[in-house]
Amino acid sequence: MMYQIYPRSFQDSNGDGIGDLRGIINRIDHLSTLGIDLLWLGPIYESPNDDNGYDISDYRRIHPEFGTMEDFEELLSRLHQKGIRLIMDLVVNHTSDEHQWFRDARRSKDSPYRDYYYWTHQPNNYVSYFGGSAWEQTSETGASYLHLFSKKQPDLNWENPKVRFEVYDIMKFWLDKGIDGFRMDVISLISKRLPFKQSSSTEMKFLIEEHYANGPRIHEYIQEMNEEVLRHYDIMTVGEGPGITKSHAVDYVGYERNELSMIFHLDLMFMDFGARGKFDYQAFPISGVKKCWMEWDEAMKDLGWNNIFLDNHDFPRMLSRFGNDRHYHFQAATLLATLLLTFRGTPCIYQGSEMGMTNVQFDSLDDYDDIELQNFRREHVGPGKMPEDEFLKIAHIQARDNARTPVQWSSQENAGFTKGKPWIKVNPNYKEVNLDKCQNIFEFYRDLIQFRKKHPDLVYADLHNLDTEHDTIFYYSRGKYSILLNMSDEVVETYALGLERASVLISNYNIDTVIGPNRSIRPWEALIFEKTD
Ligand code: TEU
Ligand code: CA
Repeated sequence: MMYQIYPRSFQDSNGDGIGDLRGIINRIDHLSTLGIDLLWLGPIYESPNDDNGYDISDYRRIHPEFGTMEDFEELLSRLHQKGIRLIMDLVVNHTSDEHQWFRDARRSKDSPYRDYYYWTHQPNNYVSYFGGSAWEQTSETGASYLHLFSKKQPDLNWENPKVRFEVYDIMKFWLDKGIDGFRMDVISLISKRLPFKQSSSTEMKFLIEEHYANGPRIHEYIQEMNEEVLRHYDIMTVGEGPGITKSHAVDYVGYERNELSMIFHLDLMFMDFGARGKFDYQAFPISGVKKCWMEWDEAMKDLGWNNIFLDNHDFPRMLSRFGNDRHYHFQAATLLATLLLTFRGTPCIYQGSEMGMTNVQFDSLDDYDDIELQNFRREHVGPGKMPEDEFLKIAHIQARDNARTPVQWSSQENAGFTKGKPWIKVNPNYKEVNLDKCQNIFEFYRDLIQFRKKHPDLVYADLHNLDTEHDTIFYYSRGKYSILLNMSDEVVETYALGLERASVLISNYNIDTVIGPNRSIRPWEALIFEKTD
């Protein structure tokens, strides 16, 4: 299974308040004890950090904040010694505007790098993920360039074969160092619908699905990438797929497609986004999780493979968003662990989940770092617009910073993350929520990961949904194992299991060892049992 590190917030080693590679090296035993097979390391390349590393200005240099190339090579070899593979973040839908390609391209229409990007004198009505127009005018030539994300993240023009082969060279540079693959940032967006036309709606979900994602040459590009690079290495790839719907998914991961090993879709993550995006928050019922996941498993079945996750550095922490981080902290944390580690697909655990980390509730909007939030604030919050205290409440629910506060290792100062001033405030609950105090959650993850390794049905067997009706009960089988989860604060009385007896193999209440045909299911109870009838 996979574990994601957001390097800025994982572990600082030199007291500058920023997580770094040496800090990860110092925590390798933690990762090894947890039992992870594969580490997804977020961007560590040169970047002005407009979008915290997802705006890359030099793809072949390690950002000095994170350390040196030697540190990276030491990390890679130590992970390999522990049998842990490493994949890196490939961010090639866009570069930073400080990348030398763009610095040259913007100067003049005659720049050899001009058509590495998209330029126009008639911007259409595309909207950026981070607010405002997706076009930015430049003073040098008066033309505007496309940026689906921040102004400092100009989109690369994949129509240009020079761009594609520059990317393939970058990939080979890292693969030849021995990395084990890539997580591909917004890979579903790299093929644009040309010529750019007006959209009939500027609602984000519509723009993503109808204009930005799954463009006409997307599979040609990924198959060429596979032909030129991927198939020559023993690696795995996982594509981040905004806008990839169930009907498109198999085109990216079908076994005979020669494209990607797996994708992760964002259907569940975007479930509570309103017309104006995530800060136009529309609460959704927990039954939405079950519906979304079961439909995706049905769609993929034996045609392709999914990456299973419930949070990452872009979304609120799963324990707060889908669990109950106040009254059932341990049970909800371990139930979500059970869902991640028994559902069909490769699970990805986000840093801090193994010690029950939760969302943060900063007192001031100034405590939030994320460009996505601060851009929305500048555009929509203040006198005559949304009141600050109303937006602060939404930030508590939806801000990406919820997942970016420093990992809480102990109840020492700054939760053991740094001896300096952290780049973003530590969650004030670190005295109660940290690895030392929540060893029971860590041990549940460790034991369940071991259990999963010893029981291949939990990795390879089909998934059969055993309860299609109940809103909050997940009840499914994977080969000879049944998994029963109650994603609610309510006791579900005399739940008809439909079988005579079963021996409980894993439980997060550690009470029953055998269960019978009818039993009440406790709030946030997670059970794995083997059918005995
Ligand atoms: O995220 C792109 C994406 O589809 C969303 O997660 C988006 O970032 C936003 O949170 C939805 O409101 C990837 C990276 O994971 C993200 O950190 C970057 O900001 C983005 O691409 C641009 O590189
Ligand atoms: Ca540091």
